[in-house]
Amino acid sequence: MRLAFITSNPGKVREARKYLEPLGIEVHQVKISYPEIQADTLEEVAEYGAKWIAERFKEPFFLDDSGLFIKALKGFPGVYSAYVYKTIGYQGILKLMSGVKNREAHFKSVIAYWDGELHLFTGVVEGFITEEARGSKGFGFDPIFRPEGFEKTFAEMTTEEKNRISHRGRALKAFATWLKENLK
Ligand code: ITT
Ligand code: NA
Repeated sequence: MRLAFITSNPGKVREARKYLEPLGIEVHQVKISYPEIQADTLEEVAEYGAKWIAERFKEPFFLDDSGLFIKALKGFPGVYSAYVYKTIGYQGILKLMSGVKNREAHFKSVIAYWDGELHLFTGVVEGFITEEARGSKGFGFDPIFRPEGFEKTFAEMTTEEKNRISHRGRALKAFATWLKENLK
């Protein structure tokens, strides 16, 4: 089967393809920019976006809303991650974190799949904000995030390695499991 992935982010598309194509799910990127409301949770952002797109795009599709939540910053940038990345970037986050001892953070992904109804799949990965940026693979905040139990940052991992443990990999796994059971 072929599924539309509504996103502007080629890094997300690369990860979704690596995960879903071996399962026989072809992913094609569709760029429709949709409103991202100010809300407290990624789930609310994803739900609003999916319903907005559903009024305009008449095939099944999915989207992914993600964020980096830093404990010492009370969850910032969280639902504002895209804006923060565009403005101060990961270097700005490293500055905000300079001298901060507690480096704990997590990434979360919410995948919203729309097939006439809304289905949400989430994934989380715990880890740490590094002292400096490392690696050139991946995208976004990957150079400054080291998952718990690993030495490498996400930007030092291949797509397959990152998918095995990442927030998005986990959300994709839940999504793929659901698709297998619900599509005949
Ligand atoms: P969409 O078009 O899919 O919305 P986006 O890049 O705006 O693409 P989000 O709204 O989900 O994505 O914003 C999340 C921000 O966090 C954005 O700046 C991403 O680059 C970053 N991000 C998301 N997933 C990430 C990951 O796996 N690794 C590193 N950074 C990530
Ligand atoms: Na977005």
